[in-house]
Amino acid sequence: MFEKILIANRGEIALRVIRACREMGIRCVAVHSTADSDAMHVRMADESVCIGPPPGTDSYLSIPAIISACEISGAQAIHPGYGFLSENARFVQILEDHGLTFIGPIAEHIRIMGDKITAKDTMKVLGVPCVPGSEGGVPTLEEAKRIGEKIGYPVIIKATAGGGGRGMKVAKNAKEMEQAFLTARAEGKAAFGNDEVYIEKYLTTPRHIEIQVFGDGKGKAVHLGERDCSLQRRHQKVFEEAPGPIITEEQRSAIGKVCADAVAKINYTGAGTIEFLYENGEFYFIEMNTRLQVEHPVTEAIFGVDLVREQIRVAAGEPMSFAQKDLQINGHAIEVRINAEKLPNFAPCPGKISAYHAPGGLGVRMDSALYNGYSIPPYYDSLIGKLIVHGRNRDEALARLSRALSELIIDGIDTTIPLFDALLAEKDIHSGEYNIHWLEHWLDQQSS
Ligand code: MV4
Repeated sequence: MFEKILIANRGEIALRVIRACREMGIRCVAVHSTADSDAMHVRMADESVCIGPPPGTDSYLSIPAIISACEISGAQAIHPGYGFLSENARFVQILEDHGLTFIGPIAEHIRIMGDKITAKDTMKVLGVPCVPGSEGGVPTLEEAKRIGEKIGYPVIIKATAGGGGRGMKVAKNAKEMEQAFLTARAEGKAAFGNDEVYIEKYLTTPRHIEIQVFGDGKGKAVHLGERDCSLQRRHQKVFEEAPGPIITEEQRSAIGKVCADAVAKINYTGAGTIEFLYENGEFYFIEMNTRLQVEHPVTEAIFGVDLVREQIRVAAGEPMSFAQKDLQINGHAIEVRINAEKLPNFAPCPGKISAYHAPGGLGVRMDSALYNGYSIPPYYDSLIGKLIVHGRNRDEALARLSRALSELIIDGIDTTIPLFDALLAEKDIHSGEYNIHWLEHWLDQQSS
């Protein structure tokens, strides 16, 4: 096992990794920008290294700075958290070439899944159900129109280098194809330096269901069920739950087995998430994320596993501590993302925390790097906390969420907390009847 791990991240996810390391008897090295000298992850680590000025590109995203910090501290492995360098194949390739261990998949798997056309081709060959559409890239408008006629409108044109909603355009009919195709290409070129696009049938009212998978890198893999992350605003998740409110045990084990078998076949290492759109009882693959996700705690809650501990174990060449038969769902979990943002426009709202009190009690987990008197710097993501509740069933989890929110105090800045009180008053949230468009429609109604 590793003796020392460097955590190439900040905020709540850095604390999450430090906590796993502590329990495993591994020392941890925090890295931080000059804006984060007083951050909780620096205080909680065994040692810390300053890696640069405030902007992420000059610190948490700087490959030379992170590798230097590794050399200086003598860390043997790097946990990337999520965001920043977590899905940077070039970074992982450099680590592989220099004998440092990346706690995550190999560079090749990150590369494959980072190109959405290659990801989809790979998944299709591995037997994962995909959205009907073009075979590979679509180089010309003529070809795009031919595919539109063949699969039928509406269609969606997606940049292969995109993902998370960037570089996507919908064409409702043949007339809209030219504009949508050219715009998607231009956006792909401008944002990613890659103008290759592909086309899919546009699903009008799906849910976003993602399957958590985990591989040992040696051909064994399991799934840990699904999360329903349909409640999003501008492609940012707001509320996530596991299990999905409308997924049956039969569907779960069937799609779970397909996903576990697929990643086992490629000797995938560590945590991964296979994203699907779910409509009329069918799953359609869209993307795979090769990192630990923000919302992993809801899966941890219902399965009673520590996913970060397992990531570290398999990165060190040890076996996973569970097999598929050991993984049973217990109850229901919900996460809400608390952002330093001012409603109703979700404008970033950094500043000084004048009072902080985290909720507690049975089935409550608060993952946050906040403390009394902390100043949230303006340079990074606005996520400042995740409240995760676990109950014996969905109704109990919802009641517990309401109770935990009533205990939570974050003063001095605006946060998204009032949004969750409002959501908990909605019958569709209680019945679980929502899709990927529900939240945006609801927010539009609230403001008019
Ligand atoms: C789609 C789609 C409908 N049909 N693909 C958005 C982000 C990226 N991960 C994929 N996205 C979508 N792909 C087809 N063929 C609708 C979306 C989509 C969406 C997906 C998940 C969660 C929220 C969303 C909001 C708008 C659009």
